[in-house]
This record gives sequence, C-alpha cells and structure tokens, in this order.
Amino acid sequence: MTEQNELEMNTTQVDHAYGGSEIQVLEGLEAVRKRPGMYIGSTSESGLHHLVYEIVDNSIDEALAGFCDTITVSINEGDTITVADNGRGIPVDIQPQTGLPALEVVFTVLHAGGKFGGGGYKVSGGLHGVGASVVNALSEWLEVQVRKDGKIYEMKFSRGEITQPMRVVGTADRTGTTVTFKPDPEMFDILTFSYDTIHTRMQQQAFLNAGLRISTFDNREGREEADSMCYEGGIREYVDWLNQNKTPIHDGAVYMRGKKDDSSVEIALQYTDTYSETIVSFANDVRTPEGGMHEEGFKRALTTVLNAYGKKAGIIKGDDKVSGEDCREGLTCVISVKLTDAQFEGQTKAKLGNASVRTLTAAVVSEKLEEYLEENPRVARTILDKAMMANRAREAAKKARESVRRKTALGGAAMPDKLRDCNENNPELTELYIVEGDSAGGSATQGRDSRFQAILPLWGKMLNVEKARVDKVYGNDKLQPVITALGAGIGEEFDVNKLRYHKIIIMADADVDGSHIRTLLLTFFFRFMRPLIEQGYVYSAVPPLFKLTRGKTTRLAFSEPERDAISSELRGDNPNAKVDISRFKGLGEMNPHELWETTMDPERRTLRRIELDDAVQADATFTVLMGEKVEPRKEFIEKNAKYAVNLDY
Ligand code: TSJ
Repeated sequence: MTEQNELEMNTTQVDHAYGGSEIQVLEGLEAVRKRPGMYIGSTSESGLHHLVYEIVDNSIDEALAGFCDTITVSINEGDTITVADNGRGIPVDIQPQTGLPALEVVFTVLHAGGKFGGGGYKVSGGLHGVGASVVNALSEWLEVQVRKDGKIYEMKFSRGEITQPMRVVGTADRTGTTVTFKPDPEMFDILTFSYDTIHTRMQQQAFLNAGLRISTFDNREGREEADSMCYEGGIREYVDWLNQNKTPIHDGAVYMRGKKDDSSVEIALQYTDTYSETIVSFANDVRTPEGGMHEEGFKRALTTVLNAYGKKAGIIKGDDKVSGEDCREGLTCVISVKLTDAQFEGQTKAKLGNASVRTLTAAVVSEKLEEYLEENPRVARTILDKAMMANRAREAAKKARESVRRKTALGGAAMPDKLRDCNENNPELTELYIVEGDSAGGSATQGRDSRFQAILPLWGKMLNVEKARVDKVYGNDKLQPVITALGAGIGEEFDVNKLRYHKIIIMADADVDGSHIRTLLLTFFFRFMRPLIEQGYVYSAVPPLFKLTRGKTTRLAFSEPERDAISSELRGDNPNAKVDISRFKGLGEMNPHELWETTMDPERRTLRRIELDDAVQADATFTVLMGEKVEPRKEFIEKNAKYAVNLDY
C-alpha cells in the first residue's frame, strides 16, 4: 500500500513538478540511498539479489508483452551482473513531459517504469518493471546498452548520477536491452552473489512464463556454471519437476486457467502416492509462501468439486463426505495469479489479500476441474479413491487417538515401559534422549543426570514414515512410545504447549544404522510434529569418534582432522612420544561415565540443532531420502553433501 502511495506521489512529481529538473531527480534517488531497505527489503544477501530480480522483471514484462523470448543473466568476475534480453529495447526518444530521453527517465526517476512508450507495460498490467532507478541508485556504476532502429545507444551512471549521457556507440542488426551493474559496496553488507539463488529464481520465472528462455551464467573464475531453461509446458512442467522424485498416480498434470477483467489464474496439479501436500503459489510471479486468497479459493473449490463428483459417480455414498485435507493428500499444485493491484499482506508480505482473486480462483476450479473429471473418469476415480482412503485413515486415526486418550485417562500418566523419566517436571528444564539400541540406552540411563535427563531407547528397524499414514503411525509400536513420551500429540492435534521436554536429543551412532534411525525420526517429526523442528526443539547428539591418550592426558576428537591435530599437539616437540589413539565404534561401547562426559554433560557435550527453515526443501529432501526411488536418492546425496551431512553424517 505504501508503494501505491509512493507511486502516486511520484507520478505527480513526474507530470507536474519535475519538468526536467535534475535536482528533483537526484532527490528521488537520494531517498533510495538513505533508506535502501524501504525499496529492496534489506541490504544483506537478499537485498543484493533483489537488485537482479528488479532488472530481470523489466525483461519479463517485455516477454509478457510478446516482444522478447530470451533473457540471459550473468554473474561476472568481480560480482557484477549483466542482464540482457532480445526485446524491442527501452525507448530512447525524447519524452514530451520531461524533455529527456525515455531511457534516462527509466534510470533516474523513481518508479518511472511504464510511464512511457506504448502498450508494453499495459499488457502486463504494469506487474513489475519499476525498479531500474532503484538499482541504479544502489550501484557503484551501471551501464545500459539499447539496440534499436539499427543503432546501439549507450548510457552510464554512478550511484544514480549520469556519468555518460545517452549516445550512439555503434550499429545493431538486432534489438534488445543489456544492463550491467556493480552493487555499491557503500550500500551492501554482502557483495557476493549466489549462483544457486539466482538460478533457482530464474528457473521459477521460466516455469511461470511458458516458452520464455532464461539462461544463467556464472563467469567468475573457479566456479563457472551455465544453465538454460525454457518450459513450453509452463507450470505443468513445474508440477512435473516438483514431483520428479515422487510417484504420480495419474499421467500428466491437470491444467486449468481462466480470467476476469484484469485478473487471470492458472493452476496445474497432480496427485502422487505420498501423503503430503505441496501447494506452491504466486501472485504476479512473486511467491506467496503463506498463501492467501488464491489458495483459499482453490482449496474451497477443490473440496466442493471432488465431493460433488464423488456423490454423482457413486464413489461417495449417503451422507459421507471427504474433507479438504482428504482432498489434498498427495497433492502437488502450482497456482499462479496475475492481477493489477496485488495486495500483499502478513508480517512478511507473503500472503495475497485480494478477495476478488478467491472468487475468481474458485470459479475457475469449479468449472474446469469438473469438466476435467467428466472427461477423464479413470483419473477421477483414482483421485476420489485416494481421498476416500485418506478419509478412512483419518477416521481410524481419530479412533486410535481416542482410545489412547481413554487409556491415559484411566491409568493416569501411562508412560511407555521403556522410558526412563527424569524427576523434574518443568519441560523447560528437561531433556529427552532418544537413543538407538538397548545397550546404549542402558549406558545412557546409568550415565545421565536423572534430575532432568530422560532416556527413551528405540530398537530395531522402524516404520518408514514416508509410506505411513496417521493411523499407522499411531498404531506403530516403535513410534507410539515417542508420541506418548513427548505428550503433545501428532498431526492436526499436535500442541507444542503440551510438550514434556523442550530438548529432544536424538543420540545415534555415526554409522549407517544410526543415520537410518536419525532420518526416520526426523521424517516422522517433520511430517507429524513439524512445529517441533520449526521451533528448534530437536537436536542431534554429537558423540566423539576418537580417544587420544598420552600418559595421563586424555583428549577426544569428533573428526579425523581433529584427531590428527590433537595427536600432533599431544606429541608436542617430541616426535617419539607415544600417543594412543582408539576409535569409538559406537555409543554402545562407551561406558556410562564416558557417555556422560563426552555426549551428555551439558557443560562438555556438543549438540547440533536440527533446523528446517525451508519446509518445502525439507519435504523434497525427505522424499528423496525415504522414497522408493533409489537413483534420485543416490544422486541427491552426491549433490547435496550439505543436507546429507545434516541427516547422514
Ligand atoms: F529497465 C531496465 F533497465 F531495468 C531494463 C529494461 C533492463 C533490461 C535488462 C531490460 C529492459 C527492457 C525494457 N527490456 N525491454 C524493454 N522494453 C521497453 O522498455 C519498451 C520498449 C518498447 C516500447 C514501445 O511501446 O515501443 C515500450 C516499452 C516499455
């Protein structure tokens, strides 16, 4: 909304007060340099990358207007950025209002985008393309070349000020715009671009703009990379991509679209055999992680249409119905809406607030999905069966929960037999060690400080929760004790306030079995107690790998490099000194005292907090690691050493 007001203010400025005055221009850009956060969010890494997106948005608008099909984005040596397109080229003719070349106005007047030329920005509804002057103001230098009318026009700036007025520097046999800039070190805390970040964003834009080719290059020495992305299928291919490691239950994504007045909506969806829900939504090509009206409209209509079809086709009988959640089990969906006056709400402006979009989205889904189901009865049957299964599973889960509750009510605090609880009752002070294997469990029980440390041993192979539904989890004899010990329920009923321990520490060996159990537990927490991970209650104990002894001195090492460093340290200047190095084979091998000293004593232990700030990424991670497809798993572990380390170290 602030942006709206600013836009109006500046419009006034351009049309009336400005009148070609350089002073006014500088005042505008000075505001950007005074409060950069107001314009690009922050001056940290995200703000830095925002500069790139602001420029690229202009090329995407040109593509939306139908005049450009190729965009390249390059990170150059020295962390400068070049964005180039094959559009019509920014207009260079003199604007009647200002008496200046349109090109100059684009880069020197705040929010000048779309104020010149013909329909270009109108077609796209002026969705983006207003940030060029902001980027210019925050760049140590910026150069633009426009190929148009057989000529190359060039103009240069420094921190928003013109250092070279527009001039012709050559002849051109094509059209297009190229901008190169260097973010101002005076303005940014971080100046190094992440190829990954830019690539991810550009791939997203390529999915959202079907047929548009976006190429990315990292030309910095030692990290050369290049990708070229073009998706004729648009968001349909986005869904394919999101599902690449899952098993779809029907061929091809269902695609729907519609528009009303200045707004349009596009949806692609496909069901997989998983039990999770992935909805990725956008408004004007901007991700809306917290959803909003477009997601609400979609969900509402999906539930209504599936129930109506199910009844009509005799799959849902009598008074039965499937819930919204039932309808979204295993669903992967991309929603993209475009509108002229997008209202972004919520703390992080991550939620679409325009109520009219809810109506439009619901209308499109009601009409198009019903049509699709009528025309594809076999797919319809598959989807409805899946929703019915989900419904039955949820009913069973409810019964299981009620029976657990009854038991608890009758028998007081019916804690698992295996749990060795602590004396303290205040969850803020207590810790639960979930320990792999009975023998390590025994050592931990003897070695712990029983005032505040509880031990729960787990043993044997656990249920692969990727393939499990809520009811199975409740009935599972390995996970049931975890649920009961934590005391906070699972799924929709999970309540962090009921948690019995505020530190949940997974203690497993650094071997394959250990990593298996760790991965399973994390998947289970992620799927059924997500706030536990989001709010940072889950930790991984880090046991030492080596014990080094010289004479009376004993030291521990957590890695091989550390072992070597300590070894030479213990030797000191004496190359003949005998340092005894033994390897801990597993937790079970440590005696209770050793386990306490190395892994459990809050004064001396190392804990690794499990963090999952990006739930979507994590969802994919778990799917790959736990799913039935072996090849993607191998590939993933090789490619993502980072995550593999977190999960599988
Ligand atoms: F603005 C900018 F500098 F950030 C920028 C703009 C950067 C880059 C890399 C590209 C562009 C850009 C702008 N590419 N294409 C255009 N197109 C126009 O500005 C344009 C061209 C012709 C007409 C017309 O009506 O003839 C209208 C417009 C808006």
